[in-house]
Amino acid sequence: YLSAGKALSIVGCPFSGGQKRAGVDSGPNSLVDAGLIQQLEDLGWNVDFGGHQQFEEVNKLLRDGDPDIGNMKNPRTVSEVTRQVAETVSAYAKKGRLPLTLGGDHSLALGTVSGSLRAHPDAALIWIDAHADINTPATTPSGNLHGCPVSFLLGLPGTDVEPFKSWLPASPLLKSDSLVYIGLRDIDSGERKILRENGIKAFSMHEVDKYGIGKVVELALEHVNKGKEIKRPIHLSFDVDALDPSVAPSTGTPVRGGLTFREGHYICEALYETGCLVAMDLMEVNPSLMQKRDAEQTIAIGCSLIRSALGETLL
Ligand code: B3U
Ligand code: MN
Ligand code: MN
Repeated sequence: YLSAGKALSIVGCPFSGGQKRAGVDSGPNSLVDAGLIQQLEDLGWNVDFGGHQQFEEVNKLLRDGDPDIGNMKNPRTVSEVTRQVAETVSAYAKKGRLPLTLGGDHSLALGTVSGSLRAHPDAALIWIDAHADINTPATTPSGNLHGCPVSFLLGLPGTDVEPFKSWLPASPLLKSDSLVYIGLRDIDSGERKILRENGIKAFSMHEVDKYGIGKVVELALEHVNKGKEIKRPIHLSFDVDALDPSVAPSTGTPVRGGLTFREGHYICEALYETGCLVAMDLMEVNPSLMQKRDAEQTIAIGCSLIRSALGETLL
């Protein structure tokens, strides 16, 4: 899927408008400052990074105000940012480069996954998260759009709303059997209903405990490949809050009982091993939360998850 060998483009997305806590917009810069680019070059990747995304529209909207639409908070801002991110990601992916998106909050994945699917229409989505992020504008209890990107990608009832409607395709981008979750442990009742009614495959922490991470990843890959050869392109969207807060403390909505350091890294290693990874997101690193030491730990783990997905630990 990736032409020209190991080529990747970093899409730094300093954006926090999909949720309430400031600071997640400094995630991308912190990851780059920690030496991520050099680390990836040391793994043999040709890394292209021309600076972080500039969200001009955001400043304008924030100045003029971005009133709620229904339950949705900052709807115009999130829509404009994700529209732009989709353009950027699809342009890199179409050139055969692997877009590595650094968040920023997880609403950005509406853009990254849309972009991936334009270049790789058959791609499957593997979503690693404590949360399902599948609320619709009707079910969201918080109005925070980082809790909603998956519902838009699936085109669920209630997502056919402005401003997103103006740029998202009318037919669903992703089918519900092309998505798998790992790490879930904080799901809203509306989300539970959506997961059940759409038969969406989800490996919660309960399944991780029961089967072990090795089996869970194997089942996840089998699911999206319908039991056949593992060959579909994969978009990996990794929310750092999937990890236990003792491992990755600096994130906006920590939930205890999460993935261990090794479980998180195992997922990334196993996806690299498939040779099918076409895009990765590393989201919700918020260095302004907790102590400086916690932030440094979370940033370091963000970098090492990325390295694992890009081949570091394969002998
Ligand atoms: N499901 C809740 C909480 C939440 C979702 N994603 C995060 N938190 N990070 C919501 O607001 O939709
Ligand atoms: Mn998330
Ligand atoms: Mn989450």
